[in-house]
Amino acid sequence: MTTKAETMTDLQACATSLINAAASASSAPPLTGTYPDLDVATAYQIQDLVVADRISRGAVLVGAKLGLTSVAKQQQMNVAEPCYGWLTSDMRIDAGTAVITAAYGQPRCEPEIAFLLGTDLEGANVGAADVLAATAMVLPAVEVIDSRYAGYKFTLPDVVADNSSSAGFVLGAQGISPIGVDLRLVGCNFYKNGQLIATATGAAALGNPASCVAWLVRHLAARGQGLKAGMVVMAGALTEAIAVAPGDTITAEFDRLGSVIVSCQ
Ligand code: OOG
Ligand code: MG
Repeated sequence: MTTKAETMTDLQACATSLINAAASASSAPPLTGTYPDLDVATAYQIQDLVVADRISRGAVLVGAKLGLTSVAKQQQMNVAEPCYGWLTSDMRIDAGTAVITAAYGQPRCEPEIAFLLGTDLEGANVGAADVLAATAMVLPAVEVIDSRYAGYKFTLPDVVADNSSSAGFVLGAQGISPIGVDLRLVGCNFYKNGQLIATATGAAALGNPASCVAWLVRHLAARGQGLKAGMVVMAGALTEAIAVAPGDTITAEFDRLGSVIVSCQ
């Protein structure tokens, strides 16, 4: 038996296993259990199939997300490299709307800084300054992640194929222009049910949240892709993620950007 997912049939079978797990709020076996030599490039091809399935069901591509951009997250997940995934309209949770935890298998919340792009952004040499120039607004955000692997036990290719655990995202009601704001210094207090879980600043995400978006754009360029005006990009959790259940309230409080409060049902 092959140790790599090689044929289109293999890739589609991997994607289908993750799609079915997401649809039934259950789990799938890690792909690297079946294909120990699955590489990251192939995992992104599987991710494309997973995202295409959401779009075939009527969802629209609305943005992208970085994962594992902070030391806190890399240590929590035991994966030492960043990854990315795509956000679709069916993942958007309006501020003030409850997160329905039963829709997910093992939901966790995490505090992030989000970018709303004012212009298209693509290219192999894009840096943090280019990202800021293309950004209309930065917003406080909470991501609801949900791994399709039991216990969040995965390697980098596994999590990449799983659209980097994308499941839901909540943006603050208002954003601000990034002009004159040093995002590295934006403080974040993260609470569950009023208890302080962790604190961080923007610098926790690859030194600067804008550098995370630049990392994404350079990686997309290598695949002939880019980001479009109007897209939202989540720069990655600044702290560890926390498990949520019905009745929990999550608060991500940011200096300058404001707060996002998420009630779970
Ligand atoms: C992978 C997704 C990580 C982040 O912000 O670091 C992520 C996971 O932890 O399941 O979204
Ligand atoms: Mg995240």
